[in-house]
Amino acid sequence: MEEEQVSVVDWKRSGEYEDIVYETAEGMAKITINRPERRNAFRPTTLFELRDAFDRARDDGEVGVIIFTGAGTEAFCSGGDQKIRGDDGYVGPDGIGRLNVLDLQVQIRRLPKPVIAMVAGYAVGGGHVLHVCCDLTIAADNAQFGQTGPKVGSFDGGYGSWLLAETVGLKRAREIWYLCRFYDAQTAYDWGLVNKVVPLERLEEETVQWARELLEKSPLALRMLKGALNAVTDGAAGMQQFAGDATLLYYMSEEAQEGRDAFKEKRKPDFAKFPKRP
Ligand code: S0N
Repeated sequence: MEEEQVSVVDWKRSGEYEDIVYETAEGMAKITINRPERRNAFRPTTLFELRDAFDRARDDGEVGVIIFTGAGTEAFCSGGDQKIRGDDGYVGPDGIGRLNVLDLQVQIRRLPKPVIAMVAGYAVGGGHVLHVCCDLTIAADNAQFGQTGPKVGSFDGGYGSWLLAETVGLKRAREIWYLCRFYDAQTAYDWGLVNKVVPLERLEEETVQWARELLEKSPLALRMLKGALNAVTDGAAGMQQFAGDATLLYYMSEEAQEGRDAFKEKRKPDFAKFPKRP
């Protein structure tokens, strides 16, 4: 019989979704891929719904941390659904082939709140890349990590390659991709792929504990740190996001507000009163 994940929070479910579950509680949002019969493989519908859910979590001023997980204990996510893979991507009800997991990877990176991957079972293929894109990963002791691309005829040359290399080093990234082996939770921890390994029955308790600690911290400081840590890898796009965060902070200053107020009051702005800091 499949072991159960133990829930330690009174989650409130909302939204009408087919492939995912969206829940909130105590400043946290929990987003769950709900296709356990396919080891939580994603299809275009899953990714459209995940986009909507991550947007909701981003826009909700009550939410400070997002937990991203998979239903059941067998898998976080097994990547793209190979059974609906056509000749030019994953095919949804509209008959169009898509590779829209890439949009989700970018969305998680750009989201200015910490995203914690809560991994039980397999995080493989495109599912492995998703946990790599998250800010933190808490793993159950039954977790298995790996890439399968060269085995099933796919590869991720974006975040799936170079963010992985940044995380575990180039030699290990090459090993993971070229050999398509799976690695247990302890190895993943030893390689710096995950932040903590706990017994399966403590997975949500531990993840929620990390989320609660994050919620005690300054949201703006966390936002700036996420932007800063991503900016190095994300190049111009990362700097664009970081520059936007700097603009947000500037908007919140009296100095910037003086410019706005002067325009509205049809007067010359008085910037002379603001310090010229060293
Ligand atoms: C996960 C594995 C190891 C689990 O093994 P286990 O526990 O023995 O269970 P199974 O019996 O194998 O599976 C149970 C049922 O679930 C189905 N299933 C499992 N994974 C998938 C899947 N990915 N797609 C469809 N169905 C899946 C099984 O078929 C089984 O159902 P039944 O019995 O009814 O057949 C094991 O299942 C496994 O190895 N799975 C495949 C892992 C894999 O290779 N995933 C695909 C990797 N590639 C990608 O993810 C591509 C990413 C990508 O496409 C991409 C890349 C770059 C840029 C963009 C993209 C993009 O997608 O957009």
